[in-house]
Amino acid sequence: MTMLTRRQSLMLAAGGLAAMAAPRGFAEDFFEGPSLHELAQEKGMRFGSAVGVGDPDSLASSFHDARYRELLIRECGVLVHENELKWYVARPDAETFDFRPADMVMDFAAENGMEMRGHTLLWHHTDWFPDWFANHDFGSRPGTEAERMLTEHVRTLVERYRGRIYSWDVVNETIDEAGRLRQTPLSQHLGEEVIDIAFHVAKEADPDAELLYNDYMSWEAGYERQQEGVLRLLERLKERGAPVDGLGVQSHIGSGNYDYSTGFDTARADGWRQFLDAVTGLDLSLSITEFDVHDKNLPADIETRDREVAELARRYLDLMFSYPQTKDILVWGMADHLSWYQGMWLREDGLPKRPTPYDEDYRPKPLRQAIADAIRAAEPRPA
Ligand code: 9MR
Repeated sequence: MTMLTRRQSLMLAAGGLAAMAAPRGFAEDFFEGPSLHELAQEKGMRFGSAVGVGDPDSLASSFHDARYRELLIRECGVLVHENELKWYVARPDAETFDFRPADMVMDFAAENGMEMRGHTLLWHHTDWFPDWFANHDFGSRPGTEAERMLTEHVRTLVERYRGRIYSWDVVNETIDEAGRLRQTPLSQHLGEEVIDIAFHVAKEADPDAELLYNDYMSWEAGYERQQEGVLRLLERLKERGAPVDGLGVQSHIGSGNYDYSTGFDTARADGWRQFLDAVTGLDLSLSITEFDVHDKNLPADIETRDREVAELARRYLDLMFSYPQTKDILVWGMADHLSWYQGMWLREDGLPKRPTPYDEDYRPKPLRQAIADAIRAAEPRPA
């Protein structure tokens, strides 16, 4: 029997659906040639994207946009929840869990043969816990209650999705830009052990899942101490026997600190390599978990902007893919209008930003080409 590629089956399905007054663009070709995921697969890698459901009952949510869904199906082999598994969504209060939005993404992925990553079991940062958390009564034995609550949370999520989420961002962003462990009510009662507990409970709940520490330290100016802090934390975790498999390198590149005129210069690239060498030297894998390119400081002209974004992406990805330990690349949004950057650090000219591979009409941009070229240029990953 001839095996159809996923794209071929989709074309067939889309043809069938077109006869039933399909929404505009449903059978549209978004790109020429193989999909990003097909290119990645050839190298033993994965390509995917974050997906947000927003208000699950609102039809205005991009998640219900047929063209967007089609684009995800065509390009991605893996999805990750943008917000749906965070405590402030999944934990309406101390006793309950709400998995409805998260399950919508899980179902969509399963129906379309995509894998799932899990983000995140513990965003160890006070800003990103639900409001009730700050006033939670930890009682007379606060350490015991903190451990109980964290264990229950991690176990419930990992067990629920066991065998369906192959990789978790167990802990997200716990090292601040000064290189210190962020403090929350959990660390107040448990100290740094809060991190170890999250990893151990996750491992127990799904021994086969890949467990990552995920953070935004980057090679750009201003992140040197955060890099150092992350490295030290990973060393301590390994020393204490915490089951951490790898580092999630978020890769929100081109930040406000980045100077496009001096570029990803040799000194910066060398510094970044030293960091990655030290991380991989601990026998940890690398994953690009939240890739996008900030164009806040680039000129208004779209052609110039898109070109600079694509060039920076290519240099960065070539470096990252030169590590055979880098197998996954997930973008933080497939189309510009869905990017988190639209509402943050606005451009001085007020123009919408262009940080993702597709524009607001789902047309591929030079950034999509840069990702494809970087994957094509990468050596096949060891099995
Ligand atoms: O893209 C996410 C945005 O919709 C949320 O409002 C925000 C706060 O939950 O989180 C954004 O995603 C972040 C991710 O979870 C962790 N790394 C940084 C991402 C961008 O802020």
